[in-house]
Amino acid sequence: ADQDQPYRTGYHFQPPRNWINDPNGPMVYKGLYHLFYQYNPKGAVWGNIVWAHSTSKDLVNWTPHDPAIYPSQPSDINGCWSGSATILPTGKPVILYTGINPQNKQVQNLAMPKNISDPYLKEWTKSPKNPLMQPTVQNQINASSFRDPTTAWLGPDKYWRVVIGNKLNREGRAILYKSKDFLNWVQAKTPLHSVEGNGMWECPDFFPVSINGQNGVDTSVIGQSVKHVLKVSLDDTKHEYYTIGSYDIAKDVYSPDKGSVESDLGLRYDYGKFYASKTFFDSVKNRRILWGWINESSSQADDIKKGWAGAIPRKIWLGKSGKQLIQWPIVEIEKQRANHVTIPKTKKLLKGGSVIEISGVTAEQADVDISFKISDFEKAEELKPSWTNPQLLCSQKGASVKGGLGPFGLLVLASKDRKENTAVFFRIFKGQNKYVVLMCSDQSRSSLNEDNDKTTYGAFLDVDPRHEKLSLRSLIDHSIVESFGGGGKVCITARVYPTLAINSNAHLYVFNNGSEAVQIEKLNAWSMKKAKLT
Ligand code: DQQ
Repeated sequence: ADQDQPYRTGYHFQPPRNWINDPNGPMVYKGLYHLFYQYNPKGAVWGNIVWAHSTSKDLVNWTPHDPAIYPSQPSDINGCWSGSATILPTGKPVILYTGINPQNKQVQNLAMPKNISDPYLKEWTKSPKNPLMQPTVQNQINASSFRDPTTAWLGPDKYWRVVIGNKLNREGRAILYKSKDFLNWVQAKTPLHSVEGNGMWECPDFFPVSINGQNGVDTSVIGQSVKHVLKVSLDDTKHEYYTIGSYDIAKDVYSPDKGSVESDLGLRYDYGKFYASKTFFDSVKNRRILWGWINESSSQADDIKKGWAGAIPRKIWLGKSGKQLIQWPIVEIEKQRANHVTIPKTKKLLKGGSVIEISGVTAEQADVDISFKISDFEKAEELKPSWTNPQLLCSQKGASVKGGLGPFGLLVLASKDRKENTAVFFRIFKGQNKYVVLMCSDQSRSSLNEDNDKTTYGAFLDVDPRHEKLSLRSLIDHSIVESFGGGGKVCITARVYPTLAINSNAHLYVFNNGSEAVQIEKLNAWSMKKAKLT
């Protein structure tokens, strides 16, 4: 059956079958990880949305359960859309989610576990008071743009706060509600934050990050030891943006730090396919974990043929600069590694124009970690002042376009003749008074099937190649290539569907298409074992 399903992932979470979109209500309860997600029980396209449910001891191997939340009340009869879990001070988890009511209005509902002694939390009861928040004439909330409640946080004043995604005309808004008892919610006079001109904010996420180190903190933590992050998923572009800033709990407003806003909108968790993400605080391992939905790049007709559509948890923390978040695959994923392969010393010099095959791993399901050392910058091309859009630059200067210092990196999911490949690579340019590193994921040759979206992605990477090594880790999983540059400063995820480079016909190469040689400082590659997903 695996042979017939060459694109089905081996260690990225998927339901046994059918459509999946947003991750919902991730949490840890009684030592067990819970993941709920938007799911269509009836097919491989979006619709009939319920909260499907799986649990895991390690965030890698999962046991599916019956849907936890499904239409059953007027307040959610037309769908149970995205939402989040909050662990109350008593230890009891509760869920706020968006329901679609009989008039197709978006309203917010509460669900509670039926039996809190069941670690699997298989059954959920809905509050008879639902909906708890709804659009009214007075509050002027647009009933089709009011959704996706965050995890709630508790202030020192004993009021709970929650944010709901919204737009008012073209203004994206994170509307704030407050409550003493989690049942009666009152809208605050002003949104927590809003930005003019970018449309609907789906799936907002608001959480503190420690200013020191990699540990995560509970969502209710405030004060000098943390900064706050606000992430929104922009409906218009299907990209996510975040800013780092400060949260004034007395005024209940969030303001992004100056300099944390790259465009008007902020930075991105991922410069490829990654959407509707959500974090949770893992109190067992004191870390904050990010889940995202890696949407398909294939046509709807192909999705139906595949019978499913759908995401790896990442640890997330504030980088030393205080200006960007760092993401890294959770350590548990390393248990899936097998067949360790390295590169012999004699092959470490990667001359201009060379290609080396890395054999000995299952190239269709692998973890590759490589780093480069550059000693000669002479041939770095000059960065023109107009080259400010990294994605555009990557698509104009794809892997096949020869350069000075780069392109060098990996060819993954490649056919033997390399006609099909996904290229993840770097180019180094000479900037004003520093060297600028561009990281690209070039999908243009990923498949001979022209029905797929083969957009190339890119981002500038904040690494000084004169003093730091340039690292790249790619998690390859049949149709997913999830790449981490500079130890997690830039992430780019691609969804690709090769026709030749499938199963054991997939190959893995290191390449350098620049004129300058670069040194492979280290290379470690592993086959990845299949996770238990059914
Ligand atoms: N998906 C859900 C919505 C959310 C959107 C519906 C984001 O609640 O806004 O399936 O992908």
